[in-house]
Amino acid sequence: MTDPRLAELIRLIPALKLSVEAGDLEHHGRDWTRRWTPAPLAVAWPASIDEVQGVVRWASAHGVGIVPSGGRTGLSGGAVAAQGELVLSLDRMNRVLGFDPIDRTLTVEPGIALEAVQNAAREHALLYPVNFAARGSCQIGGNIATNAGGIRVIRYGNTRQWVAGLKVVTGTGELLDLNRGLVKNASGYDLRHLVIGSEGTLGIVVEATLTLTSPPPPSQVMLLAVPAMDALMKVFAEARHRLALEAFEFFTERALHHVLAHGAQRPFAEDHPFYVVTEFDAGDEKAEAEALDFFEFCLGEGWVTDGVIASSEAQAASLWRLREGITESLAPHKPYKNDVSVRISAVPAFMEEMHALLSAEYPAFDVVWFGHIGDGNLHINVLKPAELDNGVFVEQCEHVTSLLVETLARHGGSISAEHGIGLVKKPWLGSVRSEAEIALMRGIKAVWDPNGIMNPGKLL
Ligand code: 2HG
Ligand code: ZN
Repeated sequence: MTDPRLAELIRLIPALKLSVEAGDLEHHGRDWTRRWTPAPLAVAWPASIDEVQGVVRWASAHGVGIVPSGGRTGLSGGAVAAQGELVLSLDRMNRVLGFDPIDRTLTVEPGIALEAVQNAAREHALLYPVNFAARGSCQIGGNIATNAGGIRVIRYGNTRQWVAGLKVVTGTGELLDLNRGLVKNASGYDLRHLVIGSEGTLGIVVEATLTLTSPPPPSQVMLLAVPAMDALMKVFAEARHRLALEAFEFFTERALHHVLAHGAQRPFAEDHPFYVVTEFDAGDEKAEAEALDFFEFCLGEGWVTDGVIASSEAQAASLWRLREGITESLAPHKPYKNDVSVRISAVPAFMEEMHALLSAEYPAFDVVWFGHIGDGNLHINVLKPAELDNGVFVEQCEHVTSLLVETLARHGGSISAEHGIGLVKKPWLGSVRSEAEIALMRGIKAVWDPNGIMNPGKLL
């Protein structure tokens, strides 16, 4: 450790695990975005709240930026360290600290994987309902910092809804114990909710108390082939009316093409323009008959042209893989990602307009649409044509984002639905938040983090 600042950090916290090895810097200096070259000062792995506080106080004194680091599965550059920051990895703080059967809460350290939280809840015959494809790698601290959404939001809401208590270390190193697991607490500003979704810019989540719920009744998974864009939301409205929905997701023929090329199993003999994966409660014969009625009704209306209901867990998993495998199947093509939302009612008009704009301006681009259409949340991935220079590609994609921003503005939508702003969407924050709002956000940040060390350059 030749850097005198790091030498002092070791002197202050002798037990702190710290590395400046090239491999660690490279690995921990970025998330799933690949646009920035990692260049952190060092990586630290504190093992306790005390150590986190010590690192933050040291960073604050030296003006060293801190990038809090969880599973780094984010897609907006929120966990990139490319400016000599210290990466503060929560990997070693990954324990379940307690379960309370009366409160039905699980208290965990931030570095625990989402899937481990889900499993811990299941051990008590309960459910932690937030769920998405990165569950095995992402960490709960990152889920909270980004208010992660995913595939069950339609029934259970975002991460925010499941956080009953938070311990947070602010940019000055102070430890806050927010809401303490209370169900009701009408004592002024709910600072817990300010931290949730703040992308590590206010403080570091060092402990979370999560609310659990009863597991749902047995469910069924159905895959539908949909012939046209305007039929998608008709199918959704009908499904929501007739079924107890747990998930309603869509993807296009282009998305299917990529997951099939990546090893998934072809669901239908023919290709179709759109697909819907939906999951709903189906605990008894009556519910199953209703599901069949729903399918036949949609078929009769011409809104769907084919369908399959999973008859085993393995088949349900393979239908879900068609949707959940999309991100991974696109990764080798260096996609430029957009994660947008509009009100559910505005989805059809927004999709039509955006599709028309993209086909007119960039007919050669492979544009892959998929996502949580039942929440009004669409993922639009633009893939780099092999022959196109990367710099030119990014420029053109930023123009695509500008087109998106204009279209979203007409519909009152958001440039980030669930992936956050990070570095990737920062230039467009002003398109979805007013000047007055951004000024308030800056003011809040200045109070929590007066030296500007918490995830500098992200979001604001
Ligand atoms: C999903 O819904 C994730 O699968 C990733 O939010 C979306 O890769 C994407 O664009
Ligand atoms: Zn998503």
